[in-house]
Order: sequence, then structure tokens, then C-alpha cells
Amino acid sequence: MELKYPKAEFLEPGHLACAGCGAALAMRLALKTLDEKTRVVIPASCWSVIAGRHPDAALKLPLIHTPFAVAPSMATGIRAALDRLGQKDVTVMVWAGDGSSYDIGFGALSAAAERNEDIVYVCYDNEAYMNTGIQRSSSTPPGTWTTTTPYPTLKKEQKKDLLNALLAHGIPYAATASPSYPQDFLAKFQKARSIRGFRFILVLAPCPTGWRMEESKTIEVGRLAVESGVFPLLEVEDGKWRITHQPSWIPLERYLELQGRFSSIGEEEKETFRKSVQEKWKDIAEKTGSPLEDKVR
Ligand SMILES: Cc1ncc(C[n+]2csc(CCOP(=O)(O)OP(=O)(O)O)c2C)c(N)n1
Ligand SMILES: [Mg+2]
Repeated sequence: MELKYPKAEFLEPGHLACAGCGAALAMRLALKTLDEKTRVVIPASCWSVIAGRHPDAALKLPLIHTPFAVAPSMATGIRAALDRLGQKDVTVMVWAGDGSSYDIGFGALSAAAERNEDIVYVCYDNEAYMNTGIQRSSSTPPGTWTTTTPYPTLKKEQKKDLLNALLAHGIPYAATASPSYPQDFLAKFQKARSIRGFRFILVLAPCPTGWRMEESKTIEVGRLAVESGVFPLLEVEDGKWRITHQPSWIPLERYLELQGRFSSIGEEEKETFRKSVQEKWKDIAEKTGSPLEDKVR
């Protein structure tokens, strides 16, 4: 079923993101669904800059900036205050980068998930610390150039599996989403809005600056990530896994070749990358019961 694309806008055009920023587009879509009854918590990240400062902030909603490691704790406190005021219909949303979600704020994130706090936690994943100049995070995939994994070393380690790490806390709702698939994106935020307890959404947010790609390619690269199987579109409700979009299994190279951050990737690293995507789909096949063979090309 086609969802109506809400007209409401909560992100002003004069925001401070780079051209083609996937994270700005993602926020715009998320707020279209969550609407004005949302309070936003943002730890140190590109989004601390994108939002702009009061009184010229680009976000038309109440927003609080926090240090890296405490956004989920801050959201917990805001939730408690809203509950005390009887404002149960207001959504508290953490909007955090991969640096704070996978690394620096992981402790507070895990603690809030374990307590099943009634908040929506969104990690917009651009796969590096972009705001401070493209440093690798534990979300950066193998074979990636960053300023801390320069050629010829590149990133050697796997991308951390944050989705499964969060699911290990027994949270009621988790999903992955891409702004390249707006209908799927809106449906997941709508679902998240209707559920109580800890909701986790992992958004792949292409970053032209850090991924070394053309600014006009954000949507296309996001699609290639999904169609190659690199970024599966999933939903996990009360432990039940669902694939929300079947990839067309285009070759991995078509995703890699549009991005300068992979321009020095060697055959060995490409194989490590491919294997990590294959492992991911093996896991998904087990969880969904879908008869997925080795489709990753
Ligand atoms: C404790 C601490 N260490 C380092 C910084 C500097 N810092 C600010 S934003 C940022 C990068 C954040 O990366 P990520 O969470 O992935 O968000 P992105 O910038 O990619 O949007 C860093 C390292 C900080 N603010 N606080
Ligand atoms: Mg980042």
C-alpha cells in the first residue's frame, strides 16, 4: 500500500548540511512521519552543525544538543519529565551518528535499551566520524579509505553488527531504513511511532564528502547499497524478522565503484567485504526462514 507522503516540513531549507547529505534527507523524512509532537536529542555529530543555532535553527522542533556519550540518558530524562506532565503522546527521538551509537555512546545506548526506555533511537550511519574529518568508526566497512585508515592500510576490521547487538537486549522494535526508499522509510517510522518501549532504527546515510562521491549520487548510491545486499531493509518486531524489500542482487562492484573511499580497495579486501555481506544474509535467512541461497554477487 502506498503511504501518503506528508506535506508537513520540520526541516527548514536553510540548514547547514553539505550538498547531497543523506542524513539531512533522512531527518526530513523521519519528522514528516513523527510530526510536531517530537522532541529531538542530538549528540555531537554533523547534525550538531546541520541544525544550526538558536534562534536560526533549521529544525522547527524542540531540540537539545548533548555530549557524545549521554544522548540516550538525556532522552530517558526528557521522557520521564513528559510522562510526569501527562504528555504521553509526545515522541522523544535520539538522532545520533555512528560514532556515538557504535562507539562512544554505546554504553548509554545499551543501558537505555536494556531498561526498555520509551524512546525512538535513530542511528544515521554514514560509516565514519564525518564532522571531525572522516575518521574510521567501528561502523566503517572493510577496505574503506578514511583519514585514519589511509592508503595502503585501509580499514581491515568488519563493520560492527549494531542491529543484532541491540536486538540482544530484547527490544520490541528494530528496523533498518534508507532515504532512497521513502515509502519503506515512512512506514517504519510510522510503525515505530505507534509502539511503546525502546525502538531502534538504523538509517544508512550516504555522505558525499566522506564517501568521496558526487553530490548528485546520494539516492543512487543508497539504492545500490540495498540492491547489492550491502544494506538489507529489515524490520524486527517482537523478535520476528521481516525483509521489507528484496534486493535485485546487483554486483557489489556497482556499489563500490561510485565511491572514492573504495577506490584503492584491493581484491583481498573486496573479498572480506563480500564475505561480510554474505554472512549477514546467511544470518537473515536463518532468522526469516526465507530460502535465500548465496545471492550476494
Ligand atoms: C568525547 C568527545 N570526543 C570527541 C568529540 C569530537 N567530535 C565531535 S563530532 C565528532 C564526530 C561524530 O561522528 P558521528 O557520530 O559518526 O557523526 P557524524 O559526524 O558522522 O555525523 C567528533 C569526534 C566530542 N565532541 N566529544
Ligand atoms: Mg558518522
